[in-house]
Amino acid sequence: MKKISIIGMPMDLGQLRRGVDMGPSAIRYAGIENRLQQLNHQVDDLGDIEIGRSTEQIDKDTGLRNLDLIAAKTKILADQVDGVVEKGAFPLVLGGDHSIAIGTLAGLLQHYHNLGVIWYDAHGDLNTAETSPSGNIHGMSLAVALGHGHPLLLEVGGVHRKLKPENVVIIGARSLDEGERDLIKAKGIKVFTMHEIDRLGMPRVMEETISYLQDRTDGVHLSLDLDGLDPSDAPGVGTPVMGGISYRESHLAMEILAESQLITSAEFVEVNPILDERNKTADAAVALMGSLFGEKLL
Ligand code: Z70
Ligand code: MN
Ligand code: MN
Ligand code: MN
Repeated sequence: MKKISIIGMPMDLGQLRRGVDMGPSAIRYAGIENRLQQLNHQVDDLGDIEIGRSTEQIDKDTGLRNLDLIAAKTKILADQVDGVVEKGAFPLVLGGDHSIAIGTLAGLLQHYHNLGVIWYDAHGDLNTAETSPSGNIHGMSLAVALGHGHPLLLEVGGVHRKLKPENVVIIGARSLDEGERDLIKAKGIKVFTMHEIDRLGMPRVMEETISYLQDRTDGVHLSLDLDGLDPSDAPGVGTPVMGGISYRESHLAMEILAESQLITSAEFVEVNPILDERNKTADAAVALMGSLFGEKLL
């Protein structure tokens, strides 16, 4: 039995497709609370962090979109995640676009000295203002956690401890910008691209991920971007990329993680019900959360 605290983060400011702010509602509608209760977990839904509305603001020095608001709102998330960890519960954050990870990770880094991160995503989210092709902050959140990015984002949560590059594993990458490739190489970040997933198979990818992280970390966060999955299985995402991880492989990945008992926090991001087909992507997210929290057929 785990104590799980659900935090909704309905923020769509990190990219250009509206609708991802409805992700937490879609995931709740797909039955997350009941699904976890069926597994005998104690679930506490803390509701949504209030985001509000504003017109897009582009930082004139850097071209970053909605910088001030994202910094302010992710700080609130960081504090909430901090509070959940403090009381010994498992933070389960529902996005929102992937810029929310700036807040989640800032909160976690206040507690874990050697936080591990599994970044399950088609993308690296390793851009900075200098390398970003878009100015979209959802493509920068992992870089920020590693200590690369705009000072306003680096200061979120007031944390000075940053994620260590050797504690990160990216799974599912198939769309990386040039600056992201450079950062991966410079920092030696471990990446299982689609090439490795196809070559090794998901069981071996997960076994290698687990053995890589388990000795060097004191907690492991799963940051799962639904666009890591193939668009045929998860069509409701803002940036679909063909040739992704299947629903079945993803289930297996979650089941292997559940067995490892390695994961201490998680977030599921980029569910956009406006772009979805009958809540298929939110249903997939909830099914994966079921497996992550121990669901088995027999
Ligand atoms: C691109 C950028 C991205 C998520 C798309 C895309 C980034 N590399 N991240 N979808 N979650 O604009 O930086
Ligand atoms: Mn604390
Ligand atoms: Mn992402
Ligand atoms: Mn992505």
